[in-house]
Amino acid sequence: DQAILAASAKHPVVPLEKGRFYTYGTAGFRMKADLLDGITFRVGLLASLRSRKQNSRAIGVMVTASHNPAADNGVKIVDPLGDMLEQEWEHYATALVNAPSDEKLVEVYNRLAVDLKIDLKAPAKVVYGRDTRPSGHTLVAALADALDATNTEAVDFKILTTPQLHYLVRATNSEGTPLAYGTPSETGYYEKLAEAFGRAMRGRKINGPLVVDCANGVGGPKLQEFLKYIPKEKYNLDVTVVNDDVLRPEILNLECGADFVKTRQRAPPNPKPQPGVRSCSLDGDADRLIYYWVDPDSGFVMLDGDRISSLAASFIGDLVETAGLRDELRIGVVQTAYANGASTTYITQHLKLPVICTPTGVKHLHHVAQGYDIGVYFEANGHGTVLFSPDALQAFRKTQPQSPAQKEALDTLAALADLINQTVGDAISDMLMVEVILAHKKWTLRDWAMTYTDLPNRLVRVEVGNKDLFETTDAERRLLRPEGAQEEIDQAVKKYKDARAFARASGTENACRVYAEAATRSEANELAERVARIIE
Ligand code: NG1
Ligand code: ZN
Repeated sequence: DQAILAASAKHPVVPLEKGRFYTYGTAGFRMKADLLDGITFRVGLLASLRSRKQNSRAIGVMVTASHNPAADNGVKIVDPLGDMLEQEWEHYATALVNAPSDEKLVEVYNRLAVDLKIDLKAPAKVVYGRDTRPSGHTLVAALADALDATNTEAVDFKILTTPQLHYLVRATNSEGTPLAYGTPSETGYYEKLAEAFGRAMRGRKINGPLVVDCANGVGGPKLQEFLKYIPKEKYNLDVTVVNDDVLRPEILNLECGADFVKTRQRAPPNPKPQPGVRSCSLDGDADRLIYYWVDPDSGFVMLDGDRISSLAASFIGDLVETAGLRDELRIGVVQTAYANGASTTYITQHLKLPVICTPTGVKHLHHVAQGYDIGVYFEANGHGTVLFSPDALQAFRKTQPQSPAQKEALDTLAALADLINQTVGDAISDMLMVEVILAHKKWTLRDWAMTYTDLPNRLVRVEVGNKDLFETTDAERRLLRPEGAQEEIDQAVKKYKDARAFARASGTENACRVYAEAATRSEANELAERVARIIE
């Protein structure tokens, strides 16, 4: 207790106005970096408790604010298998962070240990990393103080992408077991991806150069590093990395990156887009990916998370068929309400695969995807992955092929399962997956875009007095509260053809979001404005 008290005194939490609390949201704690020192310290306390509760397995802590501006930062916890912190524990994080004094903090900490039957003398281990934000340096020092005060073994992996940290947590915990996920080092991550990429390509060549915009974030140096592990000529891999300046923090996510491209629906202005060149953007911590090109005739064309999802589902679905496993393995595609309606129709009617809709936030999608042998999940913003169950992995390895085609399908599936990050959405790994699929299909980005036509849509952010008044149901597609609002939205939607709209409170910002789709761009805009006025 004394050690925690003394260390905590060095990392005070900035009090909020009366009646307001810090909450562990969809992205952990995220806010202006200067508010985060004490919060990060307390997250360290929780991570040590979590490790002790989880039989001393390693827990991860990542310091990042993803696509947010440079002045922000954030901190979140990663569970032993590399997935997000169990939901119940988010409340404990909130309780620790909002304790009003150092003494109360120790009280909450000890009460949690008693209530959760945690042996505070058991060993504990936490592995951590941060993105390139300058504030990350002092925040991990606060974290290290908490690990020190609680006698927790700490492994500092320094600067990483978010998905690399998730990989390292799982690799650390599975080392030396039959389920070993990979060598628990940054090099181990690159080696695993490069080897699986080679196996998945199976002698194919990539169809044209690719420009990768790294949002001036951690993805830049990490992608450069990864490329050293790939024999480029062998695959015709011609990647130009742009917006990879991490030495000028103020330009992080500024007019570039996956979030800019998705929300502004245009290419980053710098470097000047070259017509026809295949391009993609990562976000600031390299867990989101959006593809696009500027067409000399039709202008900017974007291939977002829904496109990546349907591309993966179509390719993997075909492989499973050729591998003779269609009756054995259940494939499911998980989306949120923000998925374009045309993608949902394409997946259900053309690919004949089930689509499940969950609330926003990857933890929800990940959880549902785990219920399938092959669970494909992506948010429209480009964050997602494909999960393979132990049964699926076993089937890829153990099935006796009756033909060369069947053998090829089984081997490609096994390679994809290694290439695709199984812990969380990973822009670098997802990009390699997309390149493998396009190489197999011999598709250009235009071929990919031709699979279906997006319904025109509009997303708006609406300032509201109190976003907590907005309560939703049906995977956030309908409002329960404020009373009467949903009826008004229904009336508005009825006025348009092929229309759909919903409103919900953001989990990461103090605002509501309205999404609308309709047959034409002007109708989608009009409907979004109408719904915005209803909830304002
Ligand atoms: P909120 O702020 O709850 O809408 C946003 C994104 C999510 C997810 C989280 C976490 C949209 C519409 N929402 O959530 O998809 O990525 O941030 O980063 O893109
Ligand atoms: Zn991110």
